Amino acid sequence: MPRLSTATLDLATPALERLRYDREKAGIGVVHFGPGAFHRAHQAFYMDEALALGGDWAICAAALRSTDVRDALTPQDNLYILAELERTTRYRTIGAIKQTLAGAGDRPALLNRLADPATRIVTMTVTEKGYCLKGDGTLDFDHPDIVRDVAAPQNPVSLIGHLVEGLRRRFAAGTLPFTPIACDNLVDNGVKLGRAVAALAARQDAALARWIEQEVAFPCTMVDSITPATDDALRQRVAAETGLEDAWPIQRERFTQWVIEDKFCNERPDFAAIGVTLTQDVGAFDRAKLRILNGPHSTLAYLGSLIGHETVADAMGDAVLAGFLRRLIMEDILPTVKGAAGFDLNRYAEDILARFGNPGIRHLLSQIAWDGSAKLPFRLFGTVTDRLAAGAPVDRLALPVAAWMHFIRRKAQDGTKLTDPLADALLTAAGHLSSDATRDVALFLAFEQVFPPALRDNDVFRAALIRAYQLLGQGSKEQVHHALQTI
Ligand code: CS2
Repeated sequence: MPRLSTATLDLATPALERLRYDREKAGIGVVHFGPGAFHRAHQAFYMDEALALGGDWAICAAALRSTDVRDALTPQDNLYILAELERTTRYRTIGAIKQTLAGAGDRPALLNRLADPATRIVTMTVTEKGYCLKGDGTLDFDHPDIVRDVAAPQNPVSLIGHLVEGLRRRFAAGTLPFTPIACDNLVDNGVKLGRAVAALAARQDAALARWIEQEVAFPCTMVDSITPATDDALRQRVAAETGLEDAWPIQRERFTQWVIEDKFCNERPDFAAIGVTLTQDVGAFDRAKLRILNGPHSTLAYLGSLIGHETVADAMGDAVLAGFLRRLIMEDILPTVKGAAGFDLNRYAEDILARFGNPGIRHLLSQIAWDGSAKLPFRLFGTVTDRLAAGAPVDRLALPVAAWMHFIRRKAQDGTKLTDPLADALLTAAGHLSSDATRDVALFLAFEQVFPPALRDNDVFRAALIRAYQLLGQGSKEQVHHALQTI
């Protein structure tokens, strides 16, 4: 079977939707950091739509460490197939990525791209941990990569370091800055990014830091599309349906949403024409999404994993767990969310529950369970804090947090890999767990990178965590179901 490439594209079956623009003529105007599945399902899809309207909005996709994406896509001229999974699957050719760079070897080429005046937008999906932030959202100057970039700023290793060096070269050359656009699930992502970039710049050049603060726009965004990791089943389906072999196709639900704060410091595509929402109030969108989608996602990941479910759809097929999730969303989370004007939060929540139950999507709970120490603060702790401030109960909200603790305990017991930036420390702590709920909860609450003092020292939240942890017992299916029906 021919492999997907520019030369073989015309051999594909009619099932594969072709490019709607002359890719050869499309110049690179975007650099993206973190070309994982979500980028290729979301921003690259939108840039493909932008290219169909004209303009040089092709992407140079850069991975700071892994060479996997570059090695997979280069033989395919950086083409890949996007499968939109609903009742029927739609197969689309995505050609927006025209260059893939990876690792230290490609750093000079990447820095040249960042300095190139043709680069007007820099997007990033590096996951929460990729920003090297502390629990309070500021740059962590003790992070090894940041320590390294302070010492050698013109040969950076971190995302923040690359942005600073790219902007420094533009500042020195009198070139307009690019607009850095954070596309990760952080609250106020653009604000945090801008502060981190200016803080690192200030370590080398106060004038550069001032220029960044005055001239560079860091719009906040909200991004949404459920994008399960690629598996061999998808590769086989794509080959069978399109007649072409794609080493790394991408799958996602049909639903996508991109909300960007309408502030840019350089040219941009006609985002509104390709379905992007431009607004001054991203906060209403990103808090709603983080609290009503991502918090419940993590809830399903930890409680569902303890029960033994494999996917989100499996977990939603568990009436006891699905019933708990509905109560959590409707009674504990929605009261803390203020939607944008005219935004029907109940409808939004119902749509998310329906999306979770999509039988066409095999979204692994184990994937969502990654990086809990970096995700939970954005997804659940803001809601807990608001409920405590309102004097409202937090017992149901405490259950997924306690389940995360049991999830780590089980990883330590089983000796299986825990994917988390704090994995070593969490597993070490888990080795000292005693099944005394008060002691065990205190061990986890001691992680200052995860639990802010206001929560760590809150007696109501601590008591709710202890009760939830106790109710989960040893985390058996029966005990988890009992807890779900009791709390
Ligand atoms: C998921 C998110 O893996 C996870 O943590 O909760 O990737 C989720 O699928 C996206 O935010 C949906 O837009």
